[in-house]
Amino acid sequence: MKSLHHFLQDNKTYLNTNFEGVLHIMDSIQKASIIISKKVRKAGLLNITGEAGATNVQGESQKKLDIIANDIFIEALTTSGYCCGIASEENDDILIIDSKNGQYLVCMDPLDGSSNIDVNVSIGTIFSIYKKLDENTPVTVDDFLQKGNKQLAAGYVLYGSSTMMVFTSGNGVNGFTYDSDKNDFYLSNPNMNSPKNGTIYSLNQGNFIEFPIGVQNYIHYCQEKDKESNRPYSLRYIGSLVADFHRNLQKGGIFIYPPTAKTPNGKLRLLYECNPMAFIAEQSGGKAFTHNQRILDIKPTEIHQRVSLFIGSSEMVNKALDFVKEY
Ligand code: AHM
Ligand code: MG
Repeated sequence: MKSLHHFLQDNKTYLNTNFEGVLHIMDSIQKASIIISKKVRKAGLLNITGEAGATNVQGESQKKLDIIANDIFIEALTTSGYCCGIASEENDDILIIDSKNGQYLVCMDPLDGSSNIDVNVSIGTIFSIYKKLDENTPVTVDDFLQKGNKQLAAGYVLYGSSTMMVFTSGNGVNGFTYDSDKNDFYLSNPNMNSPKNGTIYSLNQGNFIEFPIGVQNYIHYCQEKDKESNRPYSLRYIGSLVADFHRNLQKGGIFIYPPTAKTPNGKLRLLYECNPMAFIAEQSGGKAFTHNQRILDIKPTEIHQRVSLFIGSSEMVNKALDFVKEY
């Protein structure tokens, strides 16, 4: 069985000069996610469920576990020696880390799927790694505003019925399952490929009335009867992006978080949620777009920027975008 660390070592040539930095940062991310996984598994016994009593910069209430996970990641990355800055969904501003070998930046959503934390439903961590723009100048917010196509690596950890890390460094997508006896992640899902088509659509259909007409019409399309295309499709929505994406990646499907009247730019964040997932989607043969633009080509204008998201099996995303274009 190959551990994630050993797997990364085999990718040495591929990652080239960034190999050492990415390896060290990934070791820290693994360490942190193992601690979080253990806490999540015992959350009800540790008095760490429920509201923390604070709100983040986006006005969303923070759960105790959101804050704990954020602190654990920051601590692990700060001591990695290779990370010079962090942008987290849970922090108003970027964190600058003073480290000797620090050339790498991490964008992260330490615990995604907040509404599921307290009810024992799958949640996740999402992260991506970039290199800072100039080796010789101090980190600024501009370093974090790179397009998603500049990501060196990205991944997510799913705290589901098992804990899994799915990872890409631009050379395909591989999945690793956490073995609690050995306290490490091992390669369990090599070369993950997104099916081109599927029969699952995932979105918060309760917001139907708030969706643009094109999205409403795509939903009607998903619900129509048509033998050839296996419609009607199944609606599956957990409300944790990591879990919904992970299921669709394996079974074939589309996840949509469209603009709504309440959230005209969508709800999900470009840096912490959409870019890493888009990198993984594309590397597995899938597709990730806003209603009209490839996610990885967007030039961010601010760290907490939100965008709409159509992601998953390439043919399903194409079909949904046809509807959005048409109406
Ligand atoms: P969070 O980062 O506050 O947890 O919000 C992101 C989550 C995603 O995991 C999920 O896809 C989405 O919010 C669900 O939103 P909604 O409850 O509006 O359907
Ligand atoms: Mg989140």
